[in-house]
Amino acid sequence: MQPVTIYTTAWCPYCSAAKSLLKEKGVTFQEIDVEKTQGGRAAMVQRAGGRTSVPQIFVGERHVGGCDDLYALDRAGKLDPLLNGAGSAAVGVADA
Ligand SMILES: N[C@@H](CCC(=O)N[C@@H](CS)C(=O)NCC(=O)O)C(=O)O
Repeated sequence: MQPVTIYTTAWCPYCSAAKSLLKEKGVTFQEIDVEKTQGGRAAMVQRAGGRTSVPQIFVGERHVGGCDDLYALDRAGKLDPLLNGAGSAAVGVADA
């Protein structure tokens, strides 16, 4: 399973929804609350190519995007292979 990182804030419903999907899939993830982690927001924006909204989700070093992107990838059947390390050919919505 690829390491998953999710940048969040505590009050963001999209963050909760994204975490729910990951939990449903039994994915362990590193959560970085950008309001509680010094430099967290700047690191997120840099890694996410300038996107400022939370959540921003990464599977390994691949930028998946936000909550909508995560669900879209799942609906397309591309999230599980990506999580399992076999999705290098999968195109994340954030890459489109
Ligand atoms: N479509 C985005 C919506 C995310 C969103 O609107 N997040 C809000 C917090 S709940 C946010 O970060 N707003 C501030 C901003 O857009 O810079 C997603 O699915 O992740």
